[in-house]
Amino acid sequence: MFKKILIANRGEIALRVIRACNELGIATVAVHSEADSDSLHVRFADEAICIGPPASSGSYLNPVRIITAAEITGADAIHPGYGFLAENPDFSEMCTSARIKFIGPSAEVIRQMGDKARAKASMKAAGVPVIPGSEGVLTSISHGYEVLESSGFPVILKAVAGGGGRGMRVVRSLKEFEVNYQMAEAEAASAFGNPDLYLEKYIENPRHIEIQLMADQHGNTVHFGERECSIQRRHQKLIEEAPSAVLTPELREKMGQVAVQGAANVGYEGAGTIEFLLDQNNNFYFMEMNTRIQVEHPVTEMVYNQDLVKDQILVAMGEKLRYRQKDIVLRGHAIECRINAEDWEKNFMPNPGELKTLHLPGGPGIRVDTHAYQHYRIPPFYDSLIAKLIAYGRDRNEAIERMKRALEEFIIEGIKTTIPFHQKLIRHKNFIEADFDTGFLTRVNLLED
Ligand code: MV4
Repeated sequence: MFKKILIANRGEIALRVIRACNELGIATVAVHSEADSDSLHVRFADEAICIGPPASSGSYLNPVRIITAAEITGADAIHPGYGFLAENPDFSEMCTSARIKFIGPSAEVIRQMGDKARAKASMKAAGVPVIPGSEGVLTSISHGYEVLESSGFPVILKAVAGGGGRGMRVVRSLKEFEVNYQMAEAEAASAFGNPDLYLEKYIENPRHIEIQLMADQHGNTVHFGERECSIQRRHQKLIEEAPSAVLTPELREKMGQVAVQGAANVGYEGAGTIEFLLDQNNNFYFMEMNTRIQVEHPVTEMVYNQDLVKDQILVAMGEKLRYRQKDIVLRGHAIECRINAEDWEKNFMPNPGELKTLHLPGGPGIRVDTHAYQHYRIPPFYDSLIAKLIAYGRDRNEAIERMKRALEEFIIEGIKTTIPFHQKLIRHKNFIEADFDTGFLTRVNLLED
């Protein structure tokens, strides 16, 4: 059993983990940078240690400082949250060497899923549908031309070390291929320190559908259905919902089953997510696996009435899952709006600063996951997430109506936020009709509509 967990993160997710620990009777250690001394995770944890300067590289991204803090405080385990070191296999290995449990899958699985070509190959081997293309890394331009003979156009070049939309290039004709290949290779080398690329058929305007998984150390793996994450801007999700309005129970079951099979086959442990692309004919294909708890996990928690962070901790302690797939029942609908400190009318420019007024919405079906409080100053050094506003309803329509009401109640003065953007978006005809895909926000202009 864990007696004490160190949370290697900040912001709302650090609070979320502290809440789960409190309910489990586990003591908590917060780590923080010099810029976060006034943060709620510092106040709510049982102990707090300052680990370095505001820049993440010297604090939240510094493995030695974090592990030293865990050793000094006698923490049994480290919860990495999302971002920062959450998917860093070397950090996970360092935890293991220091006899501290990293709350997540093994370093080997993190490494395997971090290499996008290896991840794809292992999923294919497990029977998960993958997008046709080069089997593994492209060894040369001529290898690329060979693959193109059977794939046709358009194709997409992806960096093996990329992910989350970084290091990709769409190629629509033979004459564009060589220059795109060379530029993608150079970009991958400088951005990720690894020039390796792979190629696949490009799917036009897919939906982004991801399956939530939970696996214990005893070979039990289950899924908690899907999240619809197609409303994105430059690979930043803005709205997520569960369930997706376009999945039938049969397709949900199929995608869930396939995801469980893929995760079980690699020996997955803990909370994880398999991302799929869903094409216009309802074919789905493996895209990536995220080996962490995700920002948008609350929408799944709402519709399955489950505490995923608590379960993540319990399985890390070696407990068996207390439920089987047949016990996991979808009920209702949940939508999450990410409220960011950004000026949505100026290209979503970050807009840090003091929250001179803050009033959080409430009432039936409303959940707000936030580290913000009145007069809190959003530091400029980290991501711009202020709050996750989650609306639950018996059906999608009730969730939308509650979200509209909650966005009206949500008052933030002092900085620009994405609240007005969300107010427009959830009233858009295409959103109401669930008629959107990953290209939606590049096609519509909410500034003019
Ligand atoms: C694709 C694709 C179309 N075809 N792969 C973007 C994030 C990265 N994980 C993979 N991405 C894509 N891969 C093929 N073969 C389209 C995207 C994509 C996308 C995917 C999910 C959500 C938003 C997106 C926005 C643009 C492109």
